[in-house]
Amino acid sequence: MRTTVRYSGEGKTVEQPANQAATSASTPAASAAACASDASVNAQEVFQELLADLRQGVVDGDETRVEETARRVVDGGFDCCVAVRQGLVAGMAEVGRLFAANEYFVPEVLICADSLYKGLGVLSPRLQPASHRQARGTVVIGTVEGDVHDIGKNLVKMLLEIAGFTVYDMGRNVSVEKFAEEVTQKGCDFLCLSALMTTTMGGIERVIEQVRSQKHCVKILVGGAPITQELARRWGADGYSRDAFSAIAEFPSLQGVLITPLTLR
Ligand code: B12
Repeated sequence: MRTTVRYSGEGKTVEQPANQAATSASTPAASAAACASDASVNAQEVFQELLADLRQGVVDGDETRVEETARRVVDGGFDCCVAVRQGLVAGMAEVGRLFAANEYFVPEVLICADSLYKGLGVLSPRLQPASHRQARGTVVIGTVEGDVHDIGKNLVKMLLEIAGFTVYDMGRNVSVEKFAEEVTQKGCDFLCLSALMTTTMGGIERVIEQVRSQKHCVKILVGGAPITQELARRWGADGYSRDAFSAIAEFPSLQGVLITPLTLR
């Protein structure tokens, strides 16, 4: 039920919703502040709905819905970083749950992944680093041998590029020898290794052994769903991150020379 109350300010009589009057002082300035705060609550609600739409769009594998919703996120001036994390990636996590529960199979999962990429296509150009774009170093990245999962690796790659790194993507199912060769050839500063299966994650350890035996001073960062901080330490990696976004936060401490912090807005 909508009730209104009357109040007087600067000689005018204005109608105001009762809920605003209850929370604010009876001046035009206070009223304006209350309206602004209502607008921000409303914007938050809209954003939450868009996030839910992104998640559901990915789960439904609905490219059109994801793309359109992503555009609304951009047009509305909402935080694209949050939209990727709490919309697209959260949707993919739900897809993972459905896959594990045998409700989704490989074809469905691939369709969902396509819709995630559609959303990324719209949102990623808006993910600007907070600091000035500058050459920060070179990275070789790939998913280890026997493993075709590359969605997470691609997210890490995308965020690193946005943050100003030059990234050489070796793709997926990459052998120990190919990684070692590429590190030598590119003389890169960082090597990022991804594995999504318990059956393939040992490949990360083997790549680290091989690269270390060649005395490269490359910093190695590892990740992927089955990897833990403890495994990363045991294998001799320099860094580990649970997700692509915290990987970006991990880089300054790895590099030790970054002047401006690597945060994305
Ligand atoms: C998508 C998917 C697929 C797709 C892959 C498409 C593609 N191009 O990647 C397809 C359908 C092809 C597939 C195939 C298979 N899959 Co699959 N798949 C998945 C699923 C549902 C989602 C993975 C994903 O993309 N998540 C979304 C991304 C954003 O998250 P992410 O990959 O974890 O990445 C984040 C972090 O881990 C981190 N990260 C990742 N890499 C890196 C690297 C670095 C350096 C850093 C810092 C961080 C980092 O940052 C990322 C972003 O935040 C998972 C379930 C799950 N819950 O993970 C199963 C899953 C990984 N698959 C599984 C299996 C078993 C298979 C198959 C064997 C199934 C089959 N019977 O054929 C095959 C394997 C094929 C092969 N040889 O690799 C199992 C693995 C079980 C295990 N042993 O560990 C899982 C866990 C499903 C399950 N519960 O059974 N799969």
